Amino acid sequence: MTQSQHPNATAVSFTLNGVTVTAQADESILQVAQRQGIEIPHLCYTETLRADGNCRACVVEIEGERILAPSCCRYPSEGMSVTSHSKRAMTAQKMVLELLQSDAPKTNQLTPHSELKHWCEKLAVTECRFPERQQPAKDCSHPAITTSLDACIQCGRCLRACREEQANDVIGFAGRGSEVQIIFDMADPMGLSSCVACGECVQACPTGAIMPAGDVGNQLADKQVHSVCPYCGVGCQLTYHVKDNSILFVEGRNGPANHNRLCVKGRYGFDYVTHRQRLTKPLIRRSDAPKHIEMDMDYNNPLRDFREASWEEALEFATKGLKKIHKKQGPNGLAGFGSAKGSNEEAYLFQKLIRTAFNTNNVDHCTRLCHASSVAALLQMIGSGAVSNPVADVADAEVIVLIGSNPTSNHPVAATFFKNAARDGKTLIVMDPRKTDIARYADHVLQFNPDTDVAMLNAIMHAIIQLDLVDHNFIEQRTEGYTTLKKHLQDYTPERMAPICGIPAETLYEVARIYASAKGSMIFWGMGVSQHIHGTDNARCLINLALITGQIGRPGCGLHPLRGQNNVQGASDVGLIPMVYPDYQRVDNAEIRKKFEALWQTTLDPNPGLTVVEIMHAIHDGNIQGMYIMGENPAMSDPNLNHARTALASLKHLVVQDIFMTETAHYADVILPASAFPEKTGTFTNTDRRVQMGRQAIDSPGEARQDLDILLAMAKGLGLQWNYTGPRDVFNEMRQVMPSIAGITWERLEAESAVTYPCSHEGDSGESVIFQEQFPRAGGKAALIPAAFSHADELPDDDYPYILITGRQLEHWHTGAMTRRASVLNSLEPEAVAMVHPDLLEQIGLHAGESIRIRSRRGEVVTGTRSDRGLNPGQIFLPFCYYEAAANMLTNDALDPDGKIPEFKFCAIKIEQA
Ligand SMILES: Nc1nc2c(c(=O)[nH]1)N[C@H]1C(S)=C(S)[C@@H](COP(=O)(O)OP(=O)(O)OC[C@H]3O[C@@H](n4cnc5c(=O)[nH]c(N)nc54)[C@H](O)[C@@H]3O)O[C@H]1N2
Ligand SMILES: Nc1nc2c(c(=O)[nH]1)N[C@H]1C(S)=C(S)[C@@H](COP(=O)(O)OP(=O)(O)OC[C@H]3O[C@@H](n4cnc5c(=O)[nH]c(N)nc54)[C@H](O)[C@@H]3O)O[C@H]1N2
Ligand SMILES: [Mo]
Repeated sequence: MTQSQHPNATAVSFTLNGVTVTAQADESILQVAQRQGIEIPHLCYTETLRADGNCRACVVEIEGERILAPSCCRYPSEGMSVTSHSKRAMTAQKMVLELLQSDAPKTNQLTPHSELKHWCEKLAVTECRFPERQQPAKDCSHPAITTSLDACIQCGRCLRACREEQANDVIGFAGRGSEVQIIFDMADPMGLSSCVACGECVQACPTGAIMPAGDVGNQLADKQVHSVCPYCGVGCQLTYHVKDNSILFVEGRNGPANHNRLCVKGRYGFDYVTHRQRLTKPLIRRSDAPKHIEMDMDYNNPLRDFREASWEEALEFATKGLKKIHKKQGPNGLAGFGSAKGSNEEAYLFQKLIRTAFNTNNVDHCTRLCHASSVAALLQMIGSGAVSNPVADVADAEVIVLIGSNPTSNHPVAATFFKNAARDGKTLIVMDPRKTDIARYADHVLQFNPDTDVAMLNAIMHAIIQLDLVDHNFIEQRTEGYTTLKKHLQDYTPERMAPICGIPAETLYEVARIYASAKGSMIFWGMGVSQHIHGTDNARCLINLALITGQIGRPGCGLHPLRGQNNVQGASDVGLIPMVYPDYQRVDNAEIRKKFEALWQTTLDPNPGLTVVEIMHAIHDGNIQGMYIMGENPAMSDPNLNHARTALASLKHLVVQDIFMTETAHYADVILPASAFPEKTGTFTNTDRRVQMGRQAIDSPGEARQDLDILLAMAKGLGLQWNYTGPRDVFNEMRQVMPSIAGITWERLEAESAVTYPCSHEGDSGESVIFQEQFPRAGGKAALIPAAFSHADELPDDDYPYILITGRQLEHWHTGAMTRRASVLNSLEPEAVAMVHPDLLEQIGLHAGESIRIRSRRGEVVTGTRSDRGLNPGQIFLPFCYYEAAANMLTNDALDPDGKIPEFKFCAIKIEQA
């Protein structure tokens, strides 16, 4: 290979079409030409993928060289003379296009976006002198993606997207010469292949050979709106292609968290927004309608129990009912659940409304069910509940530990970066009782016993101390409490913990050595860690581990609790939490309270409020009688649903603000039809602490109103004097009380794709890696807090011999409110299903697919089954998105004492054929 076939490490100067130009480091000839505005046709090259140089449409002539060179993967050398427009180069370029065009479908051009068509037109390639080959038939077996390989030019962009970007390895090449063809798995129909429908291949395809199903690819959008994904906390940036107030399709944008990538939900999960069951008019409960959910054909027919009302009447009814309870019961007779699906501005106003109109701190949201325990441990030990390093830092890490997290399903785009890192030689260690997909990419898989995190992690720390792999300097300078921790860990020898956690002592020693001695080790964790009655202790162990080894405070290491909802980080930051105001400022600190009283011109409740599950208990006790719930579905997402639903049913007054007739809305007295994500503008904070702008792309249906407008109207009805004219005003107020975002301006968010906090002064770049010098605690040091091993609240016994683990699936979102109404997602996973080990299925005489009855001490469900060898035979995994088999009928509402998070990840069950 000559030097010019390698990227240049520094800038070089050369002539391009007679003009002297400079190529920056790493720039190919094609990239320089593009920068100079010189058009060279190219098909197999696209910015986001590795250049492959296979289509030869981009060939250029290099002085002194016999053969034309593909400019996409050729790098200029000093003094080189390159011509892209010479007769010889252009003849070759046109010939390539003509050959490719000869195979392209003639009558039905597949897509107006075809890059082949574009370049043929540009270079005036009109006739085709070559015979057509026999063409493969269309494959319509997948609900989201159609392949019409007659338009395929074998450029391999889909293959690189599938294999190298998303690391899904579904697409390959088969055949030789003119028979060469793209295939899925072993030439399976796409719909039957292992494709996870991320659609990266569709986005990469230059000709429409792989297209969105239906005819959307043939339609031209009237506008493109840059926004963010409404699903998970990764915060992928995307573009809505909109025509006639409806979203045609979605494409990934080059955001810092996704680099153009999306997953199946972000790309194909948007049509819930136009589902026929969208709420379009305010509804008031009929006086004779009982408060219950009936699972029958009328499910979701609101008009059986409700009547339509005008906005005026509905708002009056909503606020009057709340005011009545306030008067009779006092402030603490009321409570509110806000939303982590809405914007920062909505969440801020929601907590402000509850605190200033209801005068109570009884305001919480799904963070309580999610990372509340992680946040409790983080705040206690390092003084800040957010992540220390962004996901993207895996590129700088040597070791990546993933514990209690199933990212290919739940943070799929982050998972692509984990998989890329593993491919690039980083050590991936996966710890989970269930062997999930990401385990295939791992160097070490610790499939340990559920509920034994503390035992396993303490043993790993014991080993680190025993092998003297602790970071003595870091411990000395930046932490306190090491002596106590060290003493506490003495008993947790790997040998003694091995039978408890089920991982051999040698493995624990090895993992200890790898984690502690790497230049940079990062820990990512999910709900498997947090959703236990000892979730805070689980998280404490992870924090101890990072601290004693000094694996925090630099790029490529640190602690990252992967945030779940698209705005759970933001909703927590702006104070949708009962103990804190915005920016985690304690409500029981008199000085802080005074500051907020001055700003909000009111008197505030000095006592921390109740949390989600505590609120359900307080309703049962008759203490709370009225609630305002916006964008949450506790009648599905809370533990022990029989208890939670009877609580909701016994409320005297329940106001629900949602986009669908959810299970929770069935218990409402009044329902306010709100705006879905693409129907409004606001800011959202992702798992990396990046604030990003979501922009309105379409209008809401019928009389549905924007959430912010509804909040303003509710505030007015409750007697508050608010003068916000839109989200920008709210954001500006937030900046005044939140030092973390004080330096971020609305204008900057509009102009830049994302700004990371802490960003305290205008113009600050924003810190993606924190704790570099000190921890935000008094004295600046982190506290090491020992955690003792303890068991789940309810262990299996003779009556209930199996363990139930609940969680998620790729295609569905939580309670299914959105995704079961998204056509592609629902057709990919249409029915309730439990994952069961094949041996256990056999033991109860079932074949996979048949129905099972699962009972716990609190309820029962009947669901379909799927065989899953990733589980142990004593455990069943049940997603909680199916209303007809609601997992939370079974779960235990026992709480972690610090985080107040319920034990979603562990309860005892029995099973039988249904
Ligand atoms: N497709 C999809 N994606 C989502 C969501 C969704 O509903 N659907 N929800 C979003 C939200 S809000 C969240 S919080 C995240 C959650 O994302 P994850 O944390 O990945 O979610 P889960 O599937 O609940 O559980 C993760 C893992 O915990 C493991 N686990 C079970 N018991 C234990 C244990 O005792 N110890 C340990 N260490 N692990 C255990 C399970 O086997 C499972 O693999 O996902 C977000 N992304
Ligand atoms: N068994 C079990 N239960 C769990 C968990 C588990 O692992 N196992 N995980 C827990 C976790 S981590 C979480 S985060 C919770 C999630 O629990 P929830 O937050 O209750 O679940 P979602 O289904 O996301 O509810 C969001 C609601 O907002 C509505 N919505 C969507 N967009 C908008 C909007 O723009 N405006 C308005 N007004 N409404 C909107 C949707 O229709 C839906 O009703 O579930 C918890 N429950
Ligand atoms: Mo969550």
